Amino acid sequence: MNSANFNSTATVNNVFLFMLVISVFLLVAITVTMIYFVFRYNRKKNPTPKNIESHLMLEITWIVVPTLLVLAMFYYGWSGFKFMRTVPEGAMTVKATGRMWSWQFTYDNGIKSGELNVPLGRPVRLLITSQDVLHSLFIPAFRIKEDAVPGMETHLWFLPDKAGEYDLFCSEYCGVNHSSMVSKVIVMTADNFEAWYEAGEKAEGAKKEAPVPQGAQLLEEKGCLDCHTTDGTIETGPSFKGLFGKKTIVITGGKEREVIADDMYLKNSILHPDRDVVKGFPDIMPSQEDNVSEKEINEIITYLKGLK
Ligand SMILES: [Cu+2]
Repeated sequence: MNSANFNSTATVNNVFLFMLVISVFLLVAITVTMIYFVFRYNRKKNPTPKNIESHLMLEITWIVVPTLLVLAMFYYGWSGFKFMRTVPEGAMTVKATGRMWSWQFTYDNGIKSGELNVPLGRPVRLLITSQDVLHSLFIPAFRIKEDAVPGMETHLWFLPDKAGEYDLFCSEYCGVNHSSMVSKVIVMTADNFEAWYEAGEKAEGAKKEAPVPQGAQLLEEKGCLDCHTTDGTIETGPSFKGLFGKKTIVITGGKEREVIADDMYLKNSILHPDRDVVKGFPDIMPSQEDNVSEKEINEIITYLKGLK
């Protein structure tokens, strides 16, 4: 099995087909034999039961044949597994981070994207982790799936050998909006990918020259907008619209109290969301301490102040 002309899709399909064929054959063979025996050894035809002593050849057969079949399944599965765990040389590395409730893909040149853009024909290695709880990255079209574990890096690789858009899911239940943790793998020609990659790099460079990205962009990048809106619509969390300076009822240590949503309150809500939970909303937001810097928080708050 060589990575140049073989990929995870073919590997998994072959093993699956192999096991399916054996299973269907056994199902049919056993069912037919059972039905035949019901008639052949029927009580009317055999009024006196016979005591059947051992039949060595038959016993050897039913031990050896299934053992060989299961060993073949194991061998096939194991070699496929090994193939899928061994990243080929020259693979492009992309970091994949799961968070409640979106995926973020980071490329070597600093580009961040909510969708996984990859060039056609070049193996891709994904280094997977999570910012909060257990997630699992699943790309059905390429038959690959791997857990995203906080504080740990797992990996996967696949060969995007057909251009197009494919679904990318989270396949580990991770909270209320788990079902919306859907993204896409976009496989494009090498030229198109190059253009996208360079355009992203330029944009990234421009961002670096500006001191800190603007608040609006940060909200998108950090995943805040997965749960909060800027237009007043209520989703998983309160909307940001008109939030700054608003009187808000929060639950602090089990007791209700009224606060004014000022700088301090907003900062606290980003860093320690579980301390003051807005009444009527579940206490599910993870701390963003490792996700945003002091400067970024200030940018975000400046932006929120303008959201009347
Ligand atoms: Cu998830």
